[in-house]
Amino acid sequence: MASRRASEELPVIARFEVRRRNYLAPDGSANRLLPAFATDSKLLFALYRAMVLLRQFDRKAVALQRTGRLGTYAVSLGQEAVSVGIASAMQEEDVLVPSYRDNGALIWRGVKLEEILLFWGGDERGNDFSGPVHDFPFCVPVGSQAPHAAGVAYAFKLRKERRVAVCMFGDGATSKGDVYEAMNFAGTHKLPIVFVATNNQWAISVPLRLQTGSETLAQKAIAAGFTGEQVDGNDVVALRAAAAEAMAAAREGKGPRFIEAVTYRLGDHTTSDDASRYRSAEDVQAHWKEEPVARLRSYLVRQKMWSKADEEQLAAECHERIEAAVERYLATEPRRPETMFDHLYADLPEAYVAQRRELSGEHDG
Ligand SMILES: Cc1ncc(C[n+]2csc(CCOP(=O)(O)OP(=O)(O)O)c2C)c(N)n1
Ligand SMILES: [Mg+2]
Repeated sequence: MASRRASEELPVIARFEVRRRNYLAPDGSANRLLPAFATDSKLLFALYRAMVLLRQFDRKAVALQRTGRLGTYAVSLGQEAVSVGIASAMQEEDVLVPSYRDNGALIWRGVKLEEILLFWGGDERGNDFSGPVHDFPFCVPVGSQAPHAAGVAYAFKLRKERRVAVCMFGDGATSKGDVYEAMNFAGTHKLPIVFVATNNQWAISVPLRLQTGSETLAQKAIAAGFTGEQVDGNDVVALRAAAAEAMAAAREGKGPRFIEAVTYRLGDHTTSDDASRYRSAEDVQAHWKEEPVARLRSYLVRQKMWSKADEEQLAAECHERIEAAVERYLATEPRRPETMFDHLYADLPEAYVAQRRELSGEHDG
């Protein structure tokens, strides 16, 4: 009895909350007053075009892979709004630190389509972006980009530069020590960084419920000392608004923010995966009703801003742009195999010198 009374009397010393942001409903109607930028029709068209381009580009990349002309590829199907919405809120001088599935953000930032194809075709020159030269390359190890991003933000702070590091990763990556460590460091030092977790419900075949016991991913930021917000990841307007707010706060020295973008991976994990082996067609079908591209299109059509002719013209433009990039990709002279040893060491260890020589076709005798 006595112990029960004692516990009843324990004071609450902290309470936390997590907010969720959404503007556009799945049918394209507005749930509440849209942010001011949504009155800029040119911007809405740009967001829509970028999402459509990404979807078409993905389709072409998979076709290239299936016909032996690309190594592997990770589609963004169903989660196009995350990449595009987040990148659209960045300033040119900011630094994007992406995962392997953030093509849409890189394309928005100015990375060429043929560079993306080169990378996935196994040619590292694709990772040497001609556009946003300070952005980081694709990161295939899950979550290892998060400490890099914290380092970038730390440098901005030390140099007193008003720039923001934007670190993108998946729901699976939030289980990695790298991500916790980066968040902890960023919170401790109030760094100008925005963490974006694309919660697409899956880490290859591992569903979210086996990934975490946490009700939201957003609340993981609270333990690191900053705000986490959940955003409808199929609503590009909400993503841009959340990202713009977070980046403005970071730029003003208010420290990090965390955005959990809740969406769904409608495609396979990569071209090496067959998702039908671990999830039902009905589950996937249900999520098609919420997908982001149709959602923004419905909004634009409702506003009488977009017609069937506009749609056809856009599809043709994207097709032309993609085909031209594919031609340039296929016409790129492949690198010689021995170049895989380049840039690994300042001085190549003896064991590799012989291997390099063997690959280059030079023999000892
Ligand atoms: C350190 C590390 N461990 C394992 C893998 C294999 N792997 C590649 S993607 C992936 C799942 C990642 O899921 P998530 O973070 O949700 O990103 P998504 O693929 O859904 O975009 C795993 C385990 C890897 N690439 N790196
Ligand atoms: Mg995932």
